[in-house]
Amino acid sequence: MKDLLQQRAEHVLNTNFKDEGEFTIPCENLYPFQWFWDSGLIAIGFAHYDMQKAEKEIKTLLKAQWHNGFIPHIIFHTETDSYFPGADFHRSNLHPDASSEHKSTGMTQPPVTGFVLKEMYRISENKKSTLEFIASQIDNVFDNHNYFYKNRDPQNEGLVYIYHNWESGTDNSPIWDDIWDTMNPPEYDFERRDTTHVDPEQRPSKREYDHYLHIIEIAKKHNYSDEKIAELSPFLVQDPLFNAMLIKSNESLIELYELIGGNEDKIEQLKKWQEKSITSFNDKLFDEELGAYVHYDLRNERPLRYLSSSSFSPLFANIPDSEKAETMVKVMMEKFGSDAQYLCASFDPTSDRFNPKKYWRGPVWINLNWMLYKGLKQNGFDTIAKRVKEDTIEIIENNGFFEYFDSRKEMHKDNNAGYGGNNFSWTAALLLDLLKE
Ligand code: 2M8
Repeated sequence: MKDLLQQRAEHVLNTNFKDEGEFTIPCENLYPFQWFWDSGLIAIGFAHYDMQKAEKEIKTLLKAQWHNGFIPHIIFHTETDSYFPGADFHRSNLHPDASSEHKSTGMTQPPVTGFVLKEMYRISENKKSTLEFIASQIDNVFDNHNYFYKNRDPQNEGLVYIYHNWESGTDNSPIWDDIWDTMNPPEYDFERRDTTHVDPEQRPSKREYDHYLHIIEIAKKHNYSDEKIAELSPFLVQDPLFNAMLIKSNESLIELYELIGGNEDKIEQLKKWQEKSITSFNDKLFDEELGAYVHYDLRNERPLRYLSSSSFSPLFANIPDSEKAETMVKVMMEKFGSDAQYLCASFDPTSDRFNPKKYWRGPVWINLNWMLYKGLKQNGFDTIAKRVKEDTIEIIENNGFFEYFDSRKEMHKDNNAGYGGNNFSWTAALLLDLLKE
């Protein structure tokens, strides 16, 4: 008999899978299309009970890849006006390499696909067939990494930039406040849709959206040219979470190519990227005083010295040595791990900018918890890993399959501390993975 929680998680995923397009929405109404990193994480959940759907999810995503290897952050498979800004705002067709078949945005998201393929292989009960599937897709993922290193690393450091907060995945993190301080966008006139589905208290402000739209307007003015964006975008950041995803995916691609056989040139290239990236990551993004990794603002040439759950994500990609790992985990437990808090708040609970109810400004997110759990385990922090896992299962079991959760334990008394969208796909998918461990 399947455990009830597992059944509920599968139900969320099955309901959000859209047969007509062969992809899964993050959740009904609020996010009605296919999102890049959501899709990858969703495939990990499907892999546990329906490998065909997991494969479809990845295949559909990669079909929308651009000719230059770029993978867009949203693919607008269907027409609906429940989301803003939609396809008509983003106008991906401005870029000469964009897919002519699929409307999308002109920005990307954390490159999870490499390690997702590896996870699918780990989970698979029919390794031969899964490896065949991986062999049919893996070059597209390699091309995506090639796109990043070729176009997103102007100083040739092995660290790629993001040009929009929506590329980070951590959309309104307080870290971006420092960048908004350097900008003064127009007051745009537009109709938000997210706040018709979710309490505005739990979403970014109108003024924040002005900034988000302004960066896209600049990129569109230059037809999403990478060179022009690097030169002109007011937002140009080396993000530790984004780069950790790329590095983890590099590692997985190497392992998968070795399993497949041949491809020596690609393996060699991946190893070169990997070495350079890890060295620069440690040299440039580790903040000795804070004891963890921070973001770097490439536009204004300054580190953004704040702790967030992204600061600890490099554990998952085996980036820190054991000394750094020890320091990071100590800091994480001191700042984020008090008895009053669930692990792991998305932003430093001791900061004035912390807001445990608002989106990426403090709540617990299941995708980051999943990565932290894996990272802690890989690095031998078994007891803390266990706490992250137990906290994650407990908050979902008590509140439901929400998008994010209050990090303060006192707010969970009435099992009413889940926020944002409900029946959220990656919450269900990654819970399934944790339950099957
Ligand atoms: C959130 O972002 C979208 C824009 O991409 C939005 O707020 O409209 C973020 O949490 C992002 O990381 C996530 O991929 C997306 C869909 O779940 O929602």
